[in-house]
Amino acid sequence: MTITITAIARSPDRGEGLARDMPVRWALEEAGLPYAVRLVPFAAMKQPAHLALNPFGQIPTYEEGNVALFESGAIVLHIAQRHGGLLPDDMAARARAITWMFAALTTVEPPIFDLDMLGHTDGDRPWYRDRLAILQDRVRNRLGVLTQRLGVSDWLEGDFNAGDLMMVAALRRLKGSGIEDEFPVLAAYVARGEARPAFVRAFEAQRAAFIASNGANAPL
Ligand code: GTB
Repeated sequence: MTITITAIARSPDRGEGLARDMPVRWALEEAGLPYAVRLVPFAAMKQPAHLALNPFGQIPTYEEGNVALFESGAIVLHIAQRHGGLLPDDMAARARAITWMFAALTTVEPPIFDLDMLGHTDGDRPWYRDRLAILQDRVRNRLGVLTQRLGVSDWLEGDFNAGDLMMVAALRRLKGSGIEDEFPVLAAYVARGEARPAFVRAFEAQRAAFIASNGANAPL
């Protein structure tokens, strides 16, 4: 059964692998599953054909036979549950790995997202600097806990699993914030994730898709 996912035709990250199709591509590569990608322009995301796949009009989506999914975390979990290599077999360890997926999406990424957005939306506001300091401290708090948790381990729970995949994807959004340099343990963790052959294949595929549809220097 062919797997088809969607990604943005003109991704604002310019092919840096920060859009939400990246964790899905990475999971598919880790699982060794071939997949097709349909690039969707922003306007088409709000049309009935795409809204039938994702009612919020967003990417990524996932289609395989009669399975149609949205939400990157749900898609990665679906892939991980059906194919080897992304979740431990042991029930308790599997539950812990899934817990880290949720931690990445609901505890670690939201403050990183808020910090990232602040500069884009409110950089000219009089309260910008005060708000920036608050959001940076929230992010540092989460990164401090993660640093302690990782300690000298390579991954969060034994072998690399879908929890690490979602966590590394979330932490990658710190690039350019300057904060990642304060947490060398996490910088090394992200680098380990990015060095995985499956990550490299996924990254190159999304980068190639961006260049094919925009050109390497296309204005956005
Ligand atoms: N919770 C959903 C999921 O995880 O799947 C969120 C999906 C989402 O935000 N999708 C974005 C989208 O479709 C694209 S990735 N937006 C269109 C819309 O909402 O109308 C968002 C994205 C782009 C660029 C960066 N970046 O440069 O860091 C990060 C995230």
